[in-house]
Amino acid sequence: MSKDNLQEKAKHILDTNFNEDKGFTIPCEGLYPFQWNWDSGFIAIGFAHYDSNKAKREIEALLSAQWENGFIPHIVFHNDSDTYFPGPDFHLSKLHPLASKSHRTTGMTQPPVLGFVLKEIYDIVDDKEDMLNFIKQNIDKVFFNHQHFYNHRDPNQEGLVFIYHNWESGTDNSPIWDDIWETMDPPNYKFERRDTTHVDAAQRPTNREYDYYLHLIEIAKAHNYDDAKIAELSPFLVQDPLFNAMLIKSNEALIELYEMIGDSEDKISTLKAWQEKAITRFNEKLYNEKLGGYVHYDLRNEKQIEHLSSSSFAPLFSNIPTKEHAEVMVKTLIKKFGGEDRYLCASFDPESDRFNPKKYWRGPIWINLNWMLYNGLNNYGFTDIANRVKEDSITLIEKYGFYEYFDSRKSVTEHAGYGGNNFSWSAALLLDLLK
Ligand code: 2M8
Repeated sequence: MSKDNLQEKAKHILDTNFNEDKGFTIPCEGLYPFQWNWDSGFIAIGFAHYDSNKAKREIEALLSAQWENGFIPHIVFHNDSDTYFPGPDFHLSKLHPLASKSHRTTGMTQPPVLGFVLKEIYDIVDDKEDMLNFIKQNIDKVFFNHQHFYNHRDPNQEGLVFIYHNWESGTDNSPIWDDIWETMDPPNYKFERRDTTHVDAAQRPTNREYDYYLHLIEIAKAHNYDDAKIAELSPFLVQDPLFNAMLIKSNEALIELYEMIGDSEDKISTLKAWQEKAITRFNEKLYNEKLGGYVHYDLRNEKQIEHLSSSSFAPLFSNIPTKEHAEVMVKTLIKKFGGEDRYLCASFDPESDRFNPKKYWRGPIWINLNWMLYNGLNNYGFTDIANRVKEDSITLIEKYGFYEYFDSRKSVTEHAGYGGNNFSWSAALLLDLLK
């Protein structure tokens, strides 16, 4: 497919998935029929390339469901749909006294991309004045959201925030969590999966995995989604390098934007203080010398979770590693993830016996992680390998279509685009890669 055709197809997908009435974009028809937090951020970047009004509406729709304490939820149920489980009646966000009064949402969040998304879309659009006005109207809401993280999700006040659910990580059934599941013994819940009616069950989490996911929510609900109680009681309490890298990148972008807006010295100095503390602690606590990359930290059991995944390289995007560590990370990336027989970048260590090339976040390639990796490698001047990540992403979409995830093995002869098709962030970020 020519570059023009790919771009037209990508725009068509985004426009089709956009809900004109409510002003937001579904990640994928049937499989994900609501507004998802970090999806929306990536989607807005795609829209910024050809329809800045939709980019703005996307962000406004997400922010319209911000809680009164600054929290921005992971799903906003603007509409009814019975094609997804668990829906609003399961999540019951109203249990939290400060939950949005206007929208039903979940009681968990997702990687905080909004800050850097505002900066990206400002850089993309032609009408800078118009976009800066939009940013002025919304930036404090994002700042408030970061403040909520540092006040409520960082019990040690060390600059790193926790997630209490694998769905907050965005990398849902990553093998990273397997050891945590071993510490839990939830009941066998009765529920009706909907995802496996849209996608081959072999490419999705197991029912037993859903028991863990639901159980974590039941614990949070039993305490009205109170962060302090969750920090005390949740068996899943993790400092995730991807999640924290997104927060740090968003802090950095907010500083740049507030400098452009002017008259924001207090907020800038608060952001700078968060940044300094966060980056220092991130490097002390999440870097793993033996593996040559960043890992997750299990805050409940006080230990690093020693596995490499695509999240291990996300800190490059946020300028967190030293130059020396960045060089080691690139060697790790090439050696473990980047053999000649593979497209970059598998979502989990292909050398691990937990690697599964077809199953959701247990191995396949995701375009959003590739987009970060591409930009991160460029940040540090590793342009050759950055271009390889970009070319591999384009090749996979050209070959298989705008799928949700892809097989990293070049040897695969059957169709190797998996999960949902016409997937919004694959389309949006392709537009950005082709710019
Ligand atoms: C996937 O997660 C949802 C739950 O949030 C699910 O499987 O039901 C993940 O890939 C997540 O990162 C993504 O935001 C969401 C929608 O694309 O789907």
